[in-house]
Amino acid sequence: MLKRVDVVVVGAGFAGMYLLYRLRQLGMKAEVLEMGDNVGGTWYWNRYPGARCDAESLAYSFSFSPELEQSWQWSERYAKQPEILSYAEHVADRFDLKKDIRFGQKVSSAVYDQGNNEWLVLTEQGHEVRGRFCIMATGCLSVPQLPAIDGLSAFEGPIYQASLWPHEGVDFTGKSVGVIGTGSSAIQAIPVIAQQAQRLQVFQRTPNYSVPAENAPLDAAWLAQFKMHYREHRRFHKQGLSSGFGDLEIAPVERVPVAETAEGMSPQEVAAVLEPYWQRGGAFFLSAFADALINPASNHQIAEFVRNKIRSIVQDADTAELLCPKNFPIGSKRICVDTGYYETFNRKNVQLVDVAKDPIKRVTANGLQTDAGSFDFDILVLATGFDAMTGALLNMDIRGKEGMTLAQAWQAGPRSYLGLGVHGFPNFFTVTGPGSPSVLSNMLVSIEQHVDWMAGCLQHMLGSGFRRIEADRVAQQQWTQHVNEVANATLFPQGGSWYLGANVAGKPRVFMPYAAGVGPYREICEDVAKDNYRGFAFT
Ligand code: N01
Repeated sequence: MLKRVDVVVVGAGFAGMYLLYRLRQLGMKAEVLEMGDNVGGTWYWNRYPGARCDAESLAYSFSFSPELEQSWQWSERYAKQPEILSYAEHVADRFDLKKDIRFGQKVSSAVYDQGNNEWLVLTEQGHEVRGRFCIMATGCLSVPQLPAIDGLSAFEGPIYQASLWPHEGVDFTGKSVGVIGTGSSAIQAIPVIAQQAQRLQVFQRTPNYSVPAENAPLDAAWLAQFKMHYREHRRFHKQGLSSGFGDLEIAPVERVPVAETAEGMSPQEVAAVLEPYWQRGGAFFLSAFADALINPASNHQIAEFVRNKIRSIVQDADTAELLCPKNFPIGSKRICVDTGYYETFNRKNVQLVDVAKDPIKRVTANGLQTDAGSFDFDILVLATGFDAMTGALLNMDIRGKEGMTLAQAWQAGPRSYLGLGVHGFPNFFTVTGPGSPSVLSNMLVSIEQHVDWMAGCLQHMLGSGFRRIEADRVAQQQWTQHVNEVANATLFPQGGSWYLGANVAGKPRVFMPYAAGVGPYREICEDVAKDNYRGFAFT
């Protein structure tokens, strides 16, 4: 049966949940379509062992409700996946969100009906809903990427993909396990699997930089004091050049780099700056030097500090050298945050296999084969990443004006205005879309900022009697060019990472997130809104 609402939202992760909350405040009727059978998005799907957030729990949480932030108790500095999922469920219950979410609905198409100025959204399960607006809250890392390796179906044992992990968990006891991939997911999973499995073989094509999490339980007395300053912390997360990550100080302090540059410093001087960051743990490590992500010479010094850490932790010199990233600047791929990753390679039951030098030829019935040999295992774990940022959007048949598909509009890579709207697709928004800080930031900070901006825009439309909004073509062109220019002034494009689409064959190489920081980006969005939504056309 066809249903009609004001807004159709796709996805019930943190973005879709907050959107629903805000739309209700505006008095708009919304329906959220969600593929999974519960809320939580990425935290619903990514249940691999060791999965936890790499942003501080106290910052990776909603700020919109002071009552919520005061009442919810995070147990650890970096929360585990089950705890984050419980938090999502708690939010859904507390604000009674589930009654407007339809679970188990995978959207197959969203088509703009120009005559009626509304969107028709269809699911694979046969549900149809029409709405004046369609908002994509589909997440940036929600489409798993299978490796392009022959013979996956020939493997006779179970294959588990990190981002589609079975809800009942996997028992590795007494098993021989092979893991393909050494990104953030694998770096969290490997130490946990190694403790359980009889034998673990890690197939590494590209080593990654990882810093220790120094995760720890949060002390109740400390937490109570921190919460007295929660509002100030939230203000800090939203402003400045930072990415909106958290802080461990009770009262927030202005985060300024310790030094402008590491260029020209001796290794001892660099270590003197970086050692306290390493000891403190977390991705904040990269903010010790102001020019870490723009100056190759400075970046090289920071990378060398990390390589020396790896050499000092890993006992076998050849394994240590293999684990040292050498071909891309530190931070140009998302830095990993681990608990005991490098130490795991000192275990007798763990072996690192270099599949850059000796590539995987095929998966076989019992394991896999490289040019030089074969490796047997009982269980294969794939931690091979995602078709990031555009994957979920392009997997749906999205059609705007004159039947133009989003795939056609984005043939040469994603183009958007502010990562919020796309020319040719009226009344259509993307939360944390390409062209916004999104994956370079604390996602919760960016989600709230986008949703608040959209809510303000919809309120403006309701108040002014406008029924249609569309990103202007020229504004979009200029913004896309600006996003590229900002990226090209940094070392990010040298990472060859999923930020660029480089992990997906045939995907256009476009640096997708906006790299100027959440503070400047917020100011631009607010300025656009104040200036009558400059760059958007209303009808
Ligand atoms: O994926 P990745 P991920 N043969 O793309 C390898 C977020 N996240 O799921 O680099 C051999 O980083 C590939 O090798 P290479 C976070 O933003 C956050 O780990 O292409 N190897 C690489 O090693 C993160 O950045 C958290 O040479 C193959 C790996 O698979 C993002 O998600 C936790 C291969 C993929 O690494 C993605 O992380 C987890 C092949 N054919 C994830 N194909 C936290 O919050 C691929 N690989 C902590």
